[in-house]
Amino acid sequence: MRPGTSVLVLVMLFPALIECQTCSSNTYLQSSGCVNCPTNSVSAPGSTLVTQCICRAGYNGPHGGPCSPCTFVSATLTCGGTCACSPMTGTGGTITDGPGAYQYLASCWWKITSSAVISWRFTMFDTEADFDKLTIYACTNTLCGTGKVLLGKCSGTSGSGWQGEVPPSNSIWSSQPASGRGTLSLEFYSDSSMNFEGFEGTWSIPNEAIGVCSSPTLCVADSYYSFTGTVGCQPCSSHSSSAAGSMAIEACVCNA
Ligand SMILES: [Ca+2]
Repeated sequence: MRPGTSVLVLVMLFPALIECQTCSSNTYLQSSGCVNCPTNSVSAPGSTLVTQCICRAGYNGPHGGPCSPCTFVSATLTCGGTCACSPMTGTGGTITDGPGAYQYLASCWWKITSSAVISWRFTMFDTEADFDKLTIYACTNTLCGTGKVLLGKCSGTSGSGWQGEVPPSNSIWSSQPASGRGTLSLEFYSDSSMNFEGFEGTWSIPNEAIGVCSSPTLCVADSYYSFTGTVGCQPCSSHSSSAAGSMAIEACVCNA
């Protein structure tokens, strides 16, 4: 038998062995065989190129790696004083003096700190004009002691037309983090008579700051990453939903 004949026979008898070696998921085919995708990347079964390894949800980088963790910006809320409040870390929330009329001689403060711009929008405002005030500051540091810029002193009632120095209900107030972190500060004081409903508003940081990760595998909610057919984020079928970052169609679960 001439050299090479045995290989030829093998190819003829078992073509699948040689022509169709299929690598399992999260690996890809090289001349040496199936090798693992770079760290924190995944691939579909049958991948033959390192560029078919894509960063898994929560990681970001070129196809084929390297993949580094997504960075997510959040804000930290601290608060204190006579109003009920809950410190938190997140990307948005509601601040209010509390349910019902505010107390006499209320003295409350909230500070929201982030490296992103923080926006504040009133949803309700009702205080005794000129006597019970909410003051908003933007600061370039966490403590809001120095570098403090007065954005507005608000008092009055939105329902009967804004009075005093109350802003329009749709105005947006923003911190301006010059470098590093910025703080939006709210202070509320009332005097010893005439307590009204108070105030409520929402704060948030912008979406682009929340997820600066452009990982192709970070699919939005109600979609999943498809490795077959049209590769990429695909919507769940109607009447089903999934969590953001889902990596398989099985993550789409029928709605209740
Ligand atoms: Ca009052």
